[in-house]
Amino acid sequence: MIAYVGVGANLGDARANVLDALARLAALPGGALLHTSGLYRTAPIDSSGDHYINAVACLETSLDAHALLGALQEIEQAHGRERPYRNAPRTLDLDLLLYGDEVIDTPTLSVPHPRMHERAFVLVPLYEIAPDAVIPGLGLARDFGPQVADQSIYRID
Ligand code: PH2
Ligand code: MG
Ligand code: MG
Repeated sequence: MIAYVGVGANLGDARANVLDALARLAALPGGALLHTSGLYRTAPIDSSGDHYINAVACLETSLDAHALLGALQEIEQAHGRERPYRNAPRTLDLDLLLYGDEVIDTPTLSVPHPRMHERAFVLVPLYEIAPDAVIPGLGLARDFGPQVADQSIYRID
């Protein structure tokens, strides 16, 4: 299965945390890291604190979606992720954005990520590595670009 994972951080050394997360994604069992976007500096959306560093990764994985979610949460925990309140600043956030073309709606997991089409910090790195990415139920990711054009995002490397 091909899965896309959003990576974000805005606490501590955010750039180092994102790079470490990409390395840990590459090391997940039963799969491979196929593509990673560049790193982007983005303004917080519905969140407080410093700017974020964001990226998107494309994985080939044999894990089912819930097992992959568990693996992502373990990587977050390795970075000491705390959840004092919703959208609090975070050392590392890994979001399962897309899992093939599946639509998953369970109490613990919603795929596609319900707000991904409203967020430049997801869309811009996603269509950097997957220009034809489709959000199931919504259509081409790149078609949502104009609606997020007011959100501040700069590629840093
Ligand atoms: N993540 C959020 C909320 N707001 N803003 C930016 N720029 N980047 C993020 O990764 C982000 C956010 C919730 O996970
Ligand atoms: Mg998130
Ligand atoms: Mg998250």
